[in-house]
Amino acid sequence: MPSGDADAIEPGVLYTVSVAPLPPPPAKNLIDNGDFTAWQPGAAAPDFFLPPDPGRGFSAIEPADGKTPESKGVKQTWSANDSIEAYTKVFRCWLTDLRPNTTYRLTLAVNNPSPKEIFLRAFQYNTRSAAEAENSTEVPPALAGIAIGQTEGFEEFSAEFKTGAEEVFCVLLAPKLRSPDVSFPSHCIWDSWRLTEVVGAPQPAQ
Ligand SMILES: [Ca+2]
Repeated sequence: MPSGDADAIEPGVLYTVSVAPLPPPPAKNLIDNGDFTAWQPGAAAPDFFLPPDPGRGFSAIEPADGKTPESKGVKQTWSANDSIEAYTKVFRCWLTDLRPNTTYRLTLAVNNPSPKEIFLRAFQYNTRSAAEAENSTEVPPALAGIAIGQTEGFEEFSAEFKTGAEEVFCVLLAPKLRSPDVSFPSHCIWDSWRLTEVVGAPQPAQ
């Protein structure tokens, strides 16, 4: 029987089949609208995000250019130090589809032009919904924190955290000021909040 294509390959000739690995596709951002491109006209916050409580007077947000005009951003302007503010009243988002016992990497792209420290924390609330967590008076221990000092233009800051074993939970991401000696008004521009699963992270013993 003739063996088709195999006959076309000559013995003793080296054929190069593959020359370079393809770059991996960028991992999906698990934060909906984490690049802040979707902000409906007249809305108080970008899609899937919640604004600072306007009645409290600590900070306000508005649409802005991100790293580029196409990469939309969020300009957050503080008029007072919100370090005493509740995490459920600052600029924030809730993640309700994360998996338990899983390691994630959170990366923030931000321009923080003046000498102040912003501290973004991640909290795991063991509630069925974000609304239920927002009504909770208890603040759980932080899963992770990212300190953002003064930057030269847009810079990235990241941290990894691991979710707990509970099957039902929500994770809150919320930044506040941490420096006591900030002059006001003071602002930053968020270009993106990005969350990806860390593949190959150590797993708990079974
Ligand atoms: Ca952006």
